Amino acid sequence: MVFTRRQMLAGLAGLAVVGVGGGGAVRYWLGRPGGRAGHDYELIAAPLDVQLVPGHLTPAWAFGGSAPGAELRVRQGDWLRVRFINHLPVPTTIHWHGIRLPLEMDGVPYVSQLPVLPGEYFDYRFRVPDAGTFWYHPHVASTEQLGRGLVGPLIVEERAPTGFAHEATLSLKSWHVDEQGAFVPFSVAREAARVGTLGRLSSINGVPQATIDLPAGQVVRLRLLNVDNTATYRLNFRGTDQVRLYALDGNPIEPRAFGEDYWLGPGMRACVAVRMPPAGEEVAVRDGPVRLGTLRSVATAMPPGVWPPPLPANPVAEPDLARAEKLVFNVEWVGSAAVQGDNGRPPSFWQFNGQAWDITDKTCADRPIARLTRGNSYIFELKNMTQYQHPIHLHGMTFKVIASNRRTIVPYFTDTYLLGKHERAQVALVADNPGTWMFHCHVVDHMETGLMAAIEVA
Ligand SMILES: [Cu+2]
Repeated sequence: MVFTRRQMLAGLAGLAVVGVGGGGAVRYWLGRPGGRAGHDYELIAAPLDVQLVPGHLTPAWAFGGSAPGAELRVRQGDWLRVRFINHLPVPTTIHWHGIRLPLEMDGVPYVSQLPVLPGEYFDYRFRVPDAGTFWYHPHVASTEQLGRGLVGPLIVEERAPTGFAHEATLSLKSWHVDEQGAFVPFSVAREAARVGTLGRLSSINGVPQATIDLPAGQVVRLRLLNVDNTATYRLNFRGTDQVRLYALDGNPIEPRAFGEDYWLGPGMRACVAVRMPPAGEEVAVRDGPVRLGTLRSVATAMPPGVWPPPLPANPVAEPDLARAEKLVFNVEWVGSAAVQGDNGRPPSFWQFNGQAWDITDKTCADRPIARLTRGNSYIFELKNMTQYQHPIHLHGMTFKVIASNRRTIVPYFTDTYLLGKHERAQVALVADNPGTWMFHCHVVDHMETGLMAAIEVA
């Protein structure tokens, strides 16, 4: 891979350096000038002090002046053009989670681009083939960068009206902060070797115990995103049983009743329709028995809403299961024999098929764990040999979950599969996007302590 020269804005200091140190609005816009010139968003990453604990400031890092970051929106089939400007004190990139795009836009350092250094910018430009709820985050020093708040929603709107008149985006994140709002370690070895290092203060859209006002009697599309480093939310709602699931991880499903709990692992998204109760009543958004926030019904003059039809399917290629080649990926725990982080290298606790990824070794991607032939179908057998669950994510392509030895699967397309303890699952795909694609656990400190690999499509 040959990288283009670094891009540095002349006179950067003259640009709107807002978003630094508290609250100013960053200028970004959604324009549609003709051709490919220009950009739709100018997205600045910069330090931002936020108040998570009353009376205390937390030194977060923000995209577009908020943490989680500015919500980016684009229409299915259109180009998304983001001029990303790094005002952080560290190198970074942006990865567009779930978007099927060319490798050079994928945001993986030394695989798809060089890191964007402080003061530099990078123009991300790609067409978005699929409608749904996606998100963006760095792929550099991820435990810290995502932990400090560099996560944001990317909404790809359907080309035609869906029947939803109302929607709300709920980004779920648990912050690694103490009672004074100071950051505590984002990754601790003994936790990274187990469930992952959990945050201590949950939030919706960056607000602990957020209350979100929604119109009474209306059917509202809730876009729930798990942008957390570690936590799997056992999502459920109290206060109404009028809740239906419409899409998972950016891909529509046949709408169904929400049921008891939906386990939303790191990186995963759920599109839920909720009919709001009468004005003055509340719906609790919960993680198991724990309330994360509140949906509050407010009076409206609108007539009661109806349940929209299923969302339109995305144009994802259907794998040919009869001809697919099967590949086995074992998720292994090597904590007992771990390399304990000597010489500045991170400890190694996890691996795929005997190979641990080393985030300090720029050459790991030169040794892909699998080589796929472009256009062929594959079945990945994911075998979790560990007693911890792992949300397994693939860049660049969408796969279809087809089987599990632990649960009944109604086949569906996704970019992240929450592989349960000791579960064996099968996912299938058409290798239709050439490149070297990251394949990793989205518990960020599992990824940073070995549980990542490259898959090559050529
Ligand atoms: Cu994991």
